[in-house]
Amino acid sequence: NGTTCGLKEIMIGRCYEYQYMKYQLFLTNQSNVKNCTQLYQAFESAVRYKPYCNMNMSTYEKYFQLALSGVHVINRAMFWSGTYGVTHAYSADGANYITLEDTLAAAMANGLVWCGNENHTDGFDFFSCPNNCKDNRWADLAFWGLASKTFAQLAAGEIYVVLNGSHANDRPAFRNNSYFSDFELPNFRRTGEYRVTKINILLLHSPDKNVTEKCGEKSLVQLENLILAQGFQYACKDDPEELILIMCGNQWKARECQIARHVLRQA
Ligand code: NFD
Repeated sequence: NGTTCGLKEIMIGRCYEYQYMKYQLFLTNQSNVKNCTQLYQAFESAVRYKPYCNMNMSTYEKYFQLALSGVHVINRAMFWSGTYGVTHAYSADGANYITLEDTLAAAMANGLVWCGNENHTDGFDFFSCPNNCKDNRWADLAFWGLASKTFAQLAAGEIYVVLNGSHANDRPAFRNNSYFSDFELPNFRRTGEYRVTKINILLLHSPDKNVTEKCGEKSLVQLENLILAQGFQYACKDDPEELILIMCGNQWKARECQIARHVLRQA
């Protein structure tokens, strides 16, 4: 498991790009611009020289507090499980919806691999990260678990969850132990001005793959019950058209996409 060379430069560079170019319109305003060096320092001091398997869910607390303070995502927060690619094509870097990866805290670290090492002169392990602490599951979840929890707490109003209803091998669309079920669903706000009101499930079926679950079936029933028990409204839609068109953009030859092609020609 190789680590990312240039971690520091990438994170600070991404922070500048995020705040001064890409996301200026969406999630930052002039009264809320963060100091990128300070933000990186908060990240680094949490992990550098620390033994990897000693990490836990509060290791990166200061970093997330600093990066996400003052942010609320109202009626536009989007979560995903098993649908990374299509969800991000649809959210369009925050133009349509806002995913965790469209927030500053996660954008700085998305896709990077790192870990601390107490013995290395630099305090980071640049060769390999365990990613599998037998005695401490929290070590592996320290960053993305807290990222997911923090983002869920910022989501308000109606939220969207894109799930995959054509998994093979009996893997359900909504599964226990996913980040979505362990760190996001339990942390949506139920009270106050910024509470979540409604959870909209968008259930996708990949063109040319078997449909293994639809709204109202199997794990979607379990999810509906959990959502209603928390006091949120629930809606579930199979294959929203705008998402079918995005999927068909990459799978033009699939049977389902020929139908879309037909309809588009007629219009
Ligand atoms: P999963 P989940 N590209 O699909 N989150 O519910 C990249 F880069 O089983 C975000 O467990 O759903 N990573 C991150 C991918 C990490 C891809 C954890 C892909 N094509 C949790 N596909 C993150 N940004 O890294 C899968 N993964 C990785 C939050 C993914 O990084 C999001 O707000 C994760 O480690 C989202 O609502 C693992 O596969 C939910 O949790 C499990 O993805 C997704 O976690």
